[in-house]
Amino acid sequence: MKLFGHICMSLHRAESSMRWAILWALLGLSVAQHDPHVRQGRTAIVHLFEWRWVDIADECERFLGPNGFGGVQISPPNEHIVLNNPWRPWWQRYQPVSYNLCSRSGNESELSDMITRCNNVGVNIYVDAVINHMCGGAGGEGTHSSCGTWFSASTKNFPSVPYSSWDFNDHKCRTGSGEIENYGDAYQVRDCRLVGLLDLALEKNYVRDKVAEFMNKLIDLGVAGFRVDACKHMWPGDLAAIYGRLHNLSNKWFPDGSRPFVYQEVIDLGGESITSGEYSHLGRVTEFKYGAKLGTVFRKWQGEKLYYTRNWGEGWGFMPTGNAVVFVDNHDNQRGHGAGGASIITFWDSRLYKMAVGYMLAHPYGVTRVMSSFRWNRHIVNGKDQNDWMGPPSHSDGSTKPVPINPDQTCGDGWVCEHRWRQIKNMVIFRNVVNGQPHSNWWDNQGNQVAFGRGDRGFIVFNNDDWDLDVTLNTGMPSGTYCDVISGQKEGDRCTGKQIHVRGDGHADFRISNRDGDPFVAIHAESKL
Ligand code: QV4
Ligand code: CA
Repeated sequence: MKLFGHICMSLHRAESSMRWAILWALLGLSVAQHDPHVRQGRTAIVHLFEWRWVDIADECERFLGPNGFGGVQISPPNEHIVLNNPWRPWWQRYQPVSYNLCSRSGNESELSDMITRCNNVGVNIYVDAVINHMCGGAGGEGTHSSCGTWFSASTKNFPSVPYSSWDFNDHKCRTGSGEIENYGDAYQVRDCRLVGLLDLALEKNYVRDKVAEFMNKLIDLGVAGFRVDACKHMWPGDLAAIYGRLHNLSNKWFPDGSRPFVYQEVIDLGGESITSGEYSHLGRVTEFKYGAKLGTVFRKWQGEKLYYTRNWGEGWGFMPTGNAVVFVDNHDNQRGHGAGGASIITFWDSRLYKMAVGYMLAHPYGVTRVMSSFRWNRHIVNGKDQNDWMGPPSHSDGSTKPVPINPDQTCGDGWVCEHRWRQIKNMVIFRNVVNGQPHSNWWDNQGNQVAFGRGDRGFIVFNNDDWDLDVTLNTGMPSGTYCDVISGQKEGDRCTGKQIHVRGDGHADFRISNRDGDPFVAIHAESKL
């Protein structure tokens, strides 16, 4: 361990990830995993942002299991600060005060029960792990925490871990404010405070052990992996040391020797000193270029046209597909936090959103994550949402409301439940049905009408032009009558929406009015009558 520690330290400041990749190859250590360990041919992850554990458990059993979702990304499960100004913002959960498993979403037994119930119906749990920092430096001291634990931000004292001021980076940071001031300087991006958040000294074995202890407790409860928050702000060598400390997944639900799935939040739109490539040998990385570009294409901004996406994926400068986790929007950029800008499409633009999410789920690139949001009282002044801080639907005491399910299968009380929208739910199933099939049979009109297949298992057609689409296309699929899973779905022996008749030569006629509520059509092997 001494040699290992020394190697880590000396490479700690390594600029290029190449040395790391060689080191790991030499040491033959696989510290982390690019495999989400999804079960039974499932593929997509849904982020049930701010949901309570009891509601997630119910949703796994009543909806996510039966509809083939691969897993759920849950909000940070550990104890966090509780803030009054602004009042109970969603982002208080990104300010840890301990690793006690109690938060706005529930307590440890509710968490454990949810993980078990979701695993038992084939739905994995991925934890949003906030390990770069604790709460903001101005977080005060007292018991204003989700489980009443005392802490002091001003003296950097978190007795419940415990962490003391020795466990933070302030002595390393060389900026005047102690905060990150210049994203061109990799040293301050990693060793200074991100928006004032107390930055943990992750080169210390003591801190690495405490972080790993927190993550291993979750692994032993049955989680399948982690979305690691703010990875840009941690040295790859430190992350490697932490991931190397992680247990294998519980063999109650996963094969022996399964390594935790790791997907690392690194916002890299280019132009900064730090790149996502520095992390991709440790696990997957969030590809933020994906949603930013897809939004620009579907909004037809900057002269983008849908037919340019013929080489979508690495052809657009994205990272290799085996390293990527992709999404149309996330909890930050759907409300102007983080990166992606105005091009990001969200549930607020529902017609475009369904097309963009449909495109993402139909295309083979990356591991896909579907956002599931809550509605808030958006109030945009000079392009900035004054209410971007608003937390989930809550009672007057600040506790999060349950998720009511309406008779029409939508959610009530301000929960948007995009993952339950027929078009999105059916495209999650589409992705499962075509899993492993190549991108094939591309067609376009040199404008914003395109179509492509997935081998002989699926085919999708988009009309994002301002005129009708009326064309005969080679679907590559066996002859038969298929239900369009966008305008409806197959129910018993009938289609509730459009029917597509594929002829013996695999060709079919497609007519999509640009005035359609959802101007796209999708068919797959399991929507065939
Ligand atoms: C403010 C000032 C500071 C000052 C501080 C004093 O900005 O200069 O020092 O007060 O305490 C909230 C407030 C922020 C406040 C901070 C307290 O918004 O104004 O600082 O708390 O220190 C979320 C929110 C942030 C929020 C944070 C902590 O987005 O607004 O900050 O939680 O509550 C970069 C990163 C990327 C990051 C992205 C948002 O590279 O990793 O910014 N994304 C992840 C999460 C994101 C989360 C964090 C990281 C931090 O996805 O949700 O930030 O955990 O691109
Ligand atoms: Ca840091």
